[in-house]
Amino acid sequence: MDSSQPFASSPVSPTTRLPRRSKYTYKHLSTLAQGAPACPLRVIAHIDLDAFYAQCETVRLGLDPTKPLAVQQWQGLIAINYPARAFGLNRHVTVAEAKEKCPELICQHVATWKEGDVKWSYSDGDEAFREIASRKVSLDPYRLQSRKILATIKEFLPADVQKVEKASIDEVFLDLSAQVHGIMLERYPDLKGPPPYDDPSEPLPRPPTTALDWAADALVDLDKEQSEEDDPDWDDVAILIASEIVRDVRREIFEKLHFTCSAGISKNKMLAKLGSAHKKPNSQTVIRNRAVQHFLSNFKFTKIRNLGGKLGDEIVAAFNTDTVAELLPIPIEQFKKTLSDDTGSWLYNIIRGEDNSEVNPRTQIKSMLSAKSFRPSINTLDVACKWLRIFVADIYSRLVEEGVLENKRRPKTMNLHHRQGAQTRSKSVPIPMGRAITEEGMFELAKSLLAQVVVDGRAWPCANLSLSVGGFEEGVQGNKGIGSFLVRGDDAKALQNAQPKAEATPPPAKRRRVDDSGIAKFFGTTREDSRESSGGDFGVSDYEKTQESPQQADLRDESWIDEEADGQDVNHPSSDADPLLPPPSAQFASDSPEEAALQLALQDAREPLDVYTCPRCSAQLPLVDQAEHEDFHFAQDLQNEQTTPPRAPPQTVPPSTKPSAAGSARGGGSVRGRGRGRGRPSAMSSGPERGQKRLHF
Ligand code: DCP
Ligand code: CA
Repeated sequence: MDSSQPFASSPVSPTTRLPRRSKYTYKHLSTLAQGAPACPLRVIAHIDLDAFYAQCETVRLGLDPTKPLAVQQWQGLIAINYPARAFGLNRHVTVAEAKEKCPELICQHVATWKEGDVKWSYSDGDEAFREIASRKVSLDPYRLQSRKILATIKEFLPADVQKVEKASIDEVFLDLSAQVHGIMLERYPDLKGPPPYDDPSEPLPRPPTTALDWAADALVDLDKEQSEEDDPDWDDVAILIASEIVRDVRREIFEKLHFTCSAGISKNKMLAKLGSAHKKPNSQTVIRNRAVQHFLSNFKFTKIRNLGGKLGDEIVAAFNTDTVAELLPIPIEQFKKTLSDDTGSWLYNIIRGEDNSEVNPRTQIKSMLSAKSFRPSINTLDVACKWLRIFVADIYSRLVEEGVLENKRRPKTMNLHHRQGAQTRSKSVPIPMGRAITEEGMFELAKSLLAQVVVDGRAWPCANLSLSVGGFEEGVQGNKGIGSFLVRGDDAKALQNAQPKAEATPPPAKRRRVDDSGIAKFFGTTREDSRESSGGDFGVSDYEKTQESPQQADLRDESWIDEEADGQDVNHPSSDADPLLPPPSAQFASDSPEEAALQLALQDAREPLDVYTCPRCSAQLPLVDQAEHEDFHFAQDLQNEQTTPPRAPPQTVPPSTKPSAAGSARGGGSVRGRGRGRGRPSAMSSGPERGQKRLHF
């Protein structure tokens, strides 16, 4: 870092000047050292990688960064580099349109896992799209680069004073206050002295310089009543030092990893984030305290962090404006009345550029998710297990990177979400403590969860499956000491607990974590809430970005959000039900067993069915339901196998069992409603061996 400029050139030292008073006190200076959120000298930076996925591909392929490149996912574009943006390309154009607009565009498809593969790989975009049903997107290559960038930043900043928060796959916040404080004392040793009369509320002397060198920074214009002729105060000096640090960090990232990024530097996270998007690519924007009002008043408030979604819409509707400038004259009381006390005060402050939220260096991964939407839906346990295998491989490799093998952290639970039409079901199981987590062990647990879904019936066709692990714990000693004696008991308990749990649990929606501003109630958990137009500030939270059109989302296996963040999922609107299938509740028109039996009989009369007699339970059912019935037994066997002590044979009525004369709503209703497990070999032997064998792929 260049600590000589710009102050060394100043001919005046604080002691030789007539005493001039700063707006800031010795107390403020000492709170800067502690990085106190309320300190008026606080300095925060936000760094955001330019066209991140596109840069990852350019760097990986060793391409010339001035050539237009876009990252393709199926037939859409998810990242477009700046040379390609010059051709008017954005995320809304299709690959075909993009190539028309920019014939030399390099389109690189994201890496995918292919059904049955043990590792993701890159392939041609057309091939990937042709095989969309058997492939799933992998964001591993981008996560890897993200980790390297984060590590570079952490290595570069002094370990003892750094505060780095990973905000998403390509964004970080830095609280530079403590480091800036140290540099200020070095450059201005007079600041080290005790305050006059030992009174910390005494003002500091003014900085000994009248002009600051902002190098190549984009400097936001000052507020109307401020002038560049006014001498800088310590907040300007602090922010200038922070901007030097950020420039050095960006240079380091470029020199080491060849990535460019943009940054915003200001007094808080909200302003820093707006700043990093202000001038892209490869630039940094400084918003001095004296420029905040000017900077913000030009903004639509819907661009501000946390105001991009439902809350923003409500405010627009309530006050009939979307500009900060028009909200400013509104008294706080009116905000409180319209929006609740907490939200009203929060809004009042935020449009004035006040945001005390802290940079949180401990943003650890809370959960990991791997998901796939099936178009067309899948119909067999075989196929579902192949996907589970991929999900497990995907999650396991991330667990390894998270230090699970070294017992640094480990997840406590595994969850499986299953969607059929509009209905989503979730199952969860504790991950047995006391022994190391292995890929095989995870696969077994995942299968046990799937087995529960199958046992419940109506597992097929399945439109979406996702597997996640969560509840991470720090420093768990998996197989040490007394724990190892308890393995069996704990494992047994865990597996016992693997019995079906509450069905009513909705799928984990994209949870938005917000600061403690009492506005959480506005951040709903439905997909609906996260639909915003893309581009510009994503304004949702520090942790995830959730904008994408439903159409885009439907083409995604796993959302583009950094799905290591908490609670993410590929959620689907209920309208997403397979249009070719009736909703499950309508599959059999009648609720009454008698009516169901009657309908079955009528149908039987119209169209004689081949009957299958199960060699294991002697149930008779239509041949078309044989596969599902076998899956049911397989699932139950699996469950029994994994449950210690062994349990009595299951009492549950297998799905698709032909209803008795009295009829059963469940059995009777489901027979006709299914019949989609076709195309499977009919001469299968019974028992778990069959299923187990089929699981080898
Ligand atoms: N992303 C995605 N789908 C979206 C938005 C983003 O897959 N709808 C992915 C691709 C991006 C990455 O997330 O490269 C980071 O998102 P950004 O919004 O930061 O966009 P970029 O980094 O691509 O561009 P910018 O230079 O505007 O930050
Ligand atoms: Ca970015």
